[in-house]
Amino acid sequence: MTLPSLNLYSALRAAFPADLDSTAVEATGPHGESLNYTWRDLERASARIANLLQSLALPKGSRVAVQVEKSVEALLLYLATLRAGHVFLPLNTAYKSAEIEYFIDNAEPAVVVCTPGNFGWVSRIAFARGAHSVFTLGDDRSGSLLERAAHFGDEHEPVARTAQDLAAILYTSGTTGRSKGAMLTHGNLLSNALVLKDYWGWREGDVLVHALPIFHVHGLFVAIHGALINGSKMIWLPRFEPRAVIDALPRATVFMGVPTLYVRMLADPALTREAARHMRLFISGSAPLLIETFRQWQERTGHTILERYGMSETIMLTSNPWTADERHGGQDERRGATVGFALPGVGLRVVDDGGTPVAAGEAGHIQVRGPNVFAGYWRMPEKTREEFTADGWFRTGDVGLQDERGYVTIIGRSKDLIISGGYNVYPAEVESVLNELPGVAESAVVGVPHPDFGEAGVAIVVPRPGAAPDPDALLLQLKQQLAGYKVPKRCFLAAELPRNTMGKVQKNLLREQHQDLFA
Ligand code: MCA
Ligand code: AMP
Repeated sequence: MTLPSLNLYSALRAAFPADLDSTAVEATGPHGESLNYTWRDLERASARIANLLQSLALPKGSRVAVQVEKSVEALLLYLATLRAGHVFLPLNTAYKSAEIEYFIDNAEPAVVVCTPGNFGWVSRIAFARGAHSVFTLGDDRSGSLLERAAHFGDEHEPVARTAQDLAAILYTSGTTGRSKGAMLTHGNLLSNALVLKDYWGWREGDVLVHALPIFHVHGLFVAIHGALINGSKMIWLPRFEPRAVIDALPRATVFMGVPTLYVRMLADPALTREAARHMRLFISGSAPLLIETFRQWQERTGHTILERYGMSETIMLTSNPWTADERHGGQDERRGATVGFALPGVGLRVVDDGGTPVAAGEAGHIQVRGPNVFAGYWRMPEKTREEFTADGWFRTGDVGLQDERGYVTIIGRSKDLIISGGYNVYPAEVESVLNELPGVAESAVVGVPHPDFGEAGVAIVVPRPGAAPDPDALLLQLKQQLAGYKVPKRCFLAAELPRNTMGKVQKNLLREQHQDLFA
């Protein structure tokens, strides 16, 4: 594919429908109120914020770090950052001050936008690290960002950017416990958005129900770009509630969610064939979709969920087909428990430990390349080198196989990672905080099956000699330092951790021991 070398916003803007006064976003506000935004509103309001950002005269490549609640104005801020040619750095609202401190320290953003309530501590951290400005943005249009932007004009020409220029940095935790910033370019994001528009058959009249958070790849890029680059309306929900999504389905055609969202919707009797009748496509990703969920969804709604696979470093890599994939003999079957085919333009190979490709159907390490693959980790050239092979393939850290027909199945991970409700939890990070708590000698955190979150963390703690820490108190202490979703759901004390002859903790034994904990 030849990519236009331009600001991603320009490509999205070019897809807006001719009638700019039609609805672009139908939102529910924080108090349940209905809010309507036209395409013209998106264009003008993001222009004001872009003009504000540009008035700061920041150097090229400046980062705009954002930790705010989901709102349409937060979406406008993202679009404005693209327009101004800056680098968007979204941060999960669950992150606590120690986590935010690390990101700000590492990324050195020129601009930080936080909620009005967090201004005190966030601005202290940001200004200490040399930030130029700290703005606030509430989910009810409050805060200094919009107050300041209101003084600027509502026309703005997007700053020229090439496909290689950075558009966003997404932090993804490392196996050593320290997060790495994946640098994504305008070209990465645009190429992926264009491929998905075609591969998922986006068409006129499509309407997306947006119920995901907007600080990770799934909600921010896959969902938002998907709708905007097709000129499609979004039904914008401030948070996921099963009934609110089900109520929106009769007015929509596309829904995207992590598996937990599907599990929770299945638990609501209001999910029926009739409720889903108007829908065209249900897409799942970010974590493995259990085959039971896939089948229950088929039985209940008559729809076959399309599962796809991706990463922060690569955006989307593989997908089950929406319709016949001519590259694979015209196959159009969405196969449960698989993540489908490598997307057009994406190279995918499965290799053994020595890096040699394995035969079809054999398990190995998944490596990828393509225009969607990121530009490296922010200020970590060493890490970047480690994650690429000499011949330029990115090591995903996922273990899987590709059958003769081309379907990819993920069967595990070589990275020590728990995916809980679609959020990544790196045991190394949790263990390092846990090990510093009073009375703890060492610890191990493992993921075990969980009916709601897919996987949930369990901590096994070895007390210091003579100490007897209370497991629940340890979890409470963890909660003060780490985002809530990273905190293990249970904690057990043990006299020692099982180790192999090399001294490495045998996490597989711990997982086996606790695998029925949440059954
Ligand atoms: C919330 N809690 C969790 C999780 N979410 N615990 C474990 N795993 C979770 N995912 C905990 C909170 O800390 C809190 O604990 C309690 O549950 C209630 O919190 P609340 O915020 O009310 O939870 P919720 O609203 O029910 O949220 C569940 C959720 C949410 C809707 C499933 O986790 C979610 O939106 N997940 C989607 C994540 C996502 O977008 N992932 C995409 C990543 P306590 O009560 O103890 O304080 S992008 C990606 O992975 C790649 C690139 C890809 O392929 O897409
Ligand atoms: P993140 O670091 O948040 O970008 O998460 C990326 C990881 O999520 C991948 O490396 C996979 O391990 C996992 N992942 C994403 N989609 C799927 C899927 N459909 N099935 C299994 N794992 C997935």
